[in-house]
Amino acid sequence: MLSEAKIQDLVPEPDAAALRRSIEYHLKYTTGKDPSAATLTDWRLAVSRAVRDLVIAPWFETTQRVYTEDQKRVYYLSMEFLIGRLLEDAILNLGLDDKLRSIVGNFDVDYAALLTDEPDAALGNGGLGRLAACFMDSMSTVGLAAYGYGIRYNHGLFRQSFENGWQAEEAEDWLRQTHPWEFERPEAHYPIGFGGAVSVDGAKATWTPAETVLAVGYDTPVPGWRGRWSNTLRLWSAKPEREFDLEPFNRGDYMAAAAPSVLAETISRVLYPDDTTAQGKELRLKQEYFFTAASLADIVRRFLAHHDDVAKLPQSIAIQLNDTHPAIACPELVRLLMDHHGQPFETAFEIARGCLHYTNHTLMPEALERWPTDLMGRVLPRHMALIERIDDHHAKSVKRPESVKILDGGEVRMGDLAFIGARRVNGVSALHTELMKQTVFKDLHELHPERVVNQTNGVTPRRWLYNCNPALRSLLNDTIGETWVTDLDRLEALLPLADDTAFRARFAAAKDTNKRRLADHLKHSMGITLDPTAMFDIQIKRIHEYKRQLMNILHAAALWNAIRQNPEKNWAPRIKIFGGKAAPGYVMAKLAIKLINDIGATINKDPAMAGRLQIVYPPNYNVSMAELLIPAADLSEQISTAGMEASGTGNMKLSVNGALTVGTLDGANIEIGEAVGSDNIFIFGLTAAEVAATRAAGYDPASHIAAEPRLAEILEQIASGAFSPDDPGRYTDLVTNLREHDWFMVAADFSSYWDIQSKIDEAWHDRDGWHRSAVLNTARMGWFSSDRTIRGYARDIWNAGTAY
Ligand code: Z16
Repeated sequence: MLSEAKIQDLVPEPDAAALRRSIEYHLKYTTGKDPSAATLTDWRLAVSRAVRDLVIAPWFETTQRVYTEDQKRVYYLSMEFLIGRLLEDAILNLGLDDKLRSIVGNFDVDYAALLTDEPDAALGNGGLGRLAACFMDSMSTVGLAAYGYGIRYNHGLFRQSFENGWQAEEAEDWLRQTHPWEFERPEAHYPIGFGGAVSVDGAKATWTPAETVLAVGYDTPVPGWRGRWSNTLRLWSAKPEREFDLEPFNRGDYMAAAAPSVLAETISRVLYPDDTTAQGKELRLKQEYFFTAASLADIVRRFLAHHDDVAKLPQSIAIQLNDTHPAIACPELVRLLMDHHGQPFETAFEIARGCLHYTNHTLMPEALERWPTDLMGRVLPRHMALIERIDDHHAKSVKRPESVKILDGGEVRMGDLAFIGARRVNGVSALHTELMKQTVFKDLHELHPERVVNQTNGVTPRRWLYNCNPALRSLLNDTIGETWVTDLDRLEALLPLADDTAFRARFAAAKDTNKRRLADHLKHSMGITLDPTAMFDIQIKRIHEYKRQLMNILHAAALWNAIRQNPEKNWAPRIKIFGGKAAPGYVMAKLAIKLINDIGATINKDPAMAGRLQIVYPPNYNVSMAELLIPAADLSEQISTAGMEASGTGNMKLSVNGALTVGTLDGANIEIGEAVGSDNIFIFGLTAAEVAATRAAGYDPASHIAAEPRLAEILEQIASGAFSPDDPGRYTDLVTNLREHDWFMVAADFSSYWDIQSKIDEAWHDRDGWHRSAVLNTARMGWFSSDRTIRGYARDIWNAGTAY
């Protein structure tokens, strides 16, 4: 076994000459290009290979060490990994930034352009997928033996553009170019069956699938900080079982011989673009089973390579299910244990439950997956039978079986299956976990009170502070050293400096640098001009009614009216920046985008708004854009209807980068408020309990609108087509919905939102006070590192060790 010091030695700090030679080598021998003919992408691939080479040794070393020490392995199963670009992350992790900048410059290649040439790996929709990516980073940094398992989608999340202010979607195509970070593992392949029939012979069941596709693994090393530990992300791609069929070929039917299996071609083709809504499509169920079954086959194979008793699985492994998407893992593992390893049902179920843990990410009913039993029975007949058995078995073991059935109204409720099949079930913020116990899982929680635990989300400080915010990174390093990168609580050393005028000025200067960087970018990409001295008021997240982008744009319109009425008032100059995609089938969300763009166009062309109010909505918000926007934010909009945002993670990224939050008492906003202090956050609106009570009492938006003339006026303007003269009726339904239903309580919270925004204007004019609060936000956000979250899972859920 190699010592830790030895592992670090294996990441040679290559001298510049060796790095340069390695890049030249890869350009020539891996990419097959001469420097004189090389494109920017060729150079980028060569640099990526040279950097990748440096993480191979620690990667092998980690694998070896975990194996020889027989460490408990953690498997993170996630339908989504929203990774973003990898090259710059790897370079900064290994501390090679300065060296590479100069080497690449000497080749006469633009270093910044080379880094941004990489397409984002967008294998996720939003928070859930990005959380998985942050967890991968943290699991390597804290030295936990972990594997991520997911799907290698050929097409990630669609590209968004605006046509006339409407969202248009285009297929994303990240694999058109060589993806230099992965290794194909043709030897790690598993046949995955679908459909067919089950024959039963006594206690023994045999499933004969009608169709089989191959799952082929692609591995990406995930180096932790300074490359001292490196785990693996294994993504599965579907391939036909036979590329070519000789039988029809011999008959002379050449087309049929080459016809690939339709299922194999489609299963890993595209990411479902829905965030927090379950689509209920057959292909989606097949995707879920495909990656879950391949991962479990791989996990059991690895276990049996050096153990012989499957009953000991729970001591050796822990599996985390990221939402219910891989919840089929429970019957699948039971199936493997029964049908392949001869265990009786009850033993198999207890072993499986000993390994499985489930994270819930939402309480919204439309997001909870349910599959019709006939669909489940047709696609996965053996699993359908096992689900019934699990349901009966569980029902027999409890007092009030009728309230906790997995099978309900001809559907399989995947949340209940995941809960019943798991050792631990966790929520992602303190409030969310409480609400889980009181609502969706009330009955199950009462039956199994030890099962539900909380693990408040976190974000990786490497990507979301060190890498995306070089200006603040240097200031922090100069002031408190670099230990904060792996121990984010060290940011507390900044606390006394919040009152230090010189430090505050430097902190403000870093923010200014980031705002100018963003302004430059938007100048180039959109041709618009932003005044970097204005307040950058930012809302970036998926477009969803519960997130209430609508309330934000209504506030902008009300502000427009108010400024026109009283232009000489001391308004804080504001630039409201929006970013986010709507699910392509989500009509209301797409209409909200159009409304933001319509109101934006009206405001932006009004000369009276110059220097006072501007609306900016750059299209195609993604991880890379987040890396530009977050460090430039002054104000972070976290304004969901209380009780609906499970946690939020953008809220954490913005606050740790020194943005002040305007937010409701929802998700992790509550814990952020407790951390940064009530003087350094702007909280408004109904609480989750008040939302529930208001709803129970029969909510009437009309009375709130009548009591708030600002809101009444803008709704009147919108309804009469003031922002849509080309189609005055465009927003009739939207306004009617707000006036008569308003499920997300925009009207109930509007006055409170307006008032807090006025306070924010006042606070903005006190520049010292604002910067002091900004420093305190950064200083007190250390707890929201995903390193802390992962240590929490390792300790409370996985019972697994960490090397660092
Ligand atoms: C998702 O991104 C989330 C929940 C969900 O059910 C499905 C998807 Cl794709 C989000 C939550 O909305 C958000 O509050 C939370 O911070 C995030 O998951 C990570 O837990």
